[in-house]
Amino acid sequence: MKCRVCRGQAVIDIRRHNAAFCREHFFEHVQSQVKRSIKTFGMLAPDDKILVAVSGGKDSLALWDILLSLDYKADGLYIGLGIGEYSNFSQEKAEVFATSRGAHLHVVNMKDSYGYDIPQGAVSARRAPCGTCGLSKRYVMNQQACKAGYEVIATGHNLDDEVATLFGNVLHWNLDALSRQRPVLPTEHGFVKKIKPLVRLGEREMAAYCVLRGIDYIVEECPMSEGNTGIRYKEALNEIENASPGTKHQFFFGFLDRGLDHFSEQAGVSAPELKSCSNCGASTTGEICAFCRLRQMATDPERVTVGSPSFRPRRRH
Ligand code: Q46
Ligand code: ZN
Ligand code: ZN
Repeated sequence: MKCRVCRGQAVIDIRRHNAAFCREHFFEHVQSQVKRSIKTFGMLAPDDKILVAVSGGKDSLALWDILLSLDYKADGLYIGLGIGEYSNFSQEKAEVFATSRGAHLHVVNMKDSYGYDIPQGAVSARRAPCGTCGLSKRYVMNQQACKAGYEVIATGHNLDDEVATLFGNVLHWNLDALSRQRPVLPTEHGFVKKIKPLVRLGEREMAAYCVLRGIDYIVEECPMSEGNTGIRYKEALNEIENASPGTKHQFFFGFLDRGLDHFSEQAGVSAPELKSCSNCGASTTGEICAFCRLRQMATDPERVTVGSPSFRPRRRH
């Protein structure tokens, strides 16, 4: 297996590109894919202050590393979810990485700052852990970014993540989610701009990037991910990709080119009016936003505000 660029010994092959790369040219490949996403989707201006959502996993640490190596001003945010040893280990990985790069990492502990952790929130709200977790993380990320003056939030969603989400949204014809499944969500209604610079890179490439760059990340799956449908979709999609390399890329980028506008137009016509949450001021379709309602259920179930038309937020992915 020879590197496509220099014909030296390759360390990785990427079947959907029909190419293999040596260590040096693999790094170049990864950087060029990220630069291409940033340019194509207008993700970043050179001086943007970026907050990278860091979980301690391969994708978010790789993303932080790539943005720093491209000379962006990128700090990290680690959210302590309170998921036992898993959270302790993942926080450690994020902290070790930050120290090794001389980068700044904000740490917010859900229990200390918001009065509940994810296992407790999921039980109190009678919601799936990942739903509770996703809602909490989105809110906290946005709140922290606003508070500290960051212009952009960057998350480590890779091509595999996006394809699995798209697949699930299509299976359930979740039109609202389809209308918002884009690599950039602009600043609007009090939400900070959100970007996904890894959309052109797969899970396997991100793992290889971390190993080759000496980035120590948490390999174990979150113990609360059991039953997560996204994992089943990924398994099914991997089988299809193995048989026909490039299918995932075609599915996702084909959707962005040919499907997204259709769903966005539809959603624009039927979008509900947004108000301010009576508790925290965040944009919401009900009286009280989904996060505040979750927090009330988790910390003070006796006083849960009733009458919110919908517990499901009109969320940004
Ligand atoms: S951390 Fe949270 Fe993931 Fe664990 S509870 Fe689910 S969403 S699986 S990225
Ligand atoms: Zn090479
Ligand atoms: Zn609120």
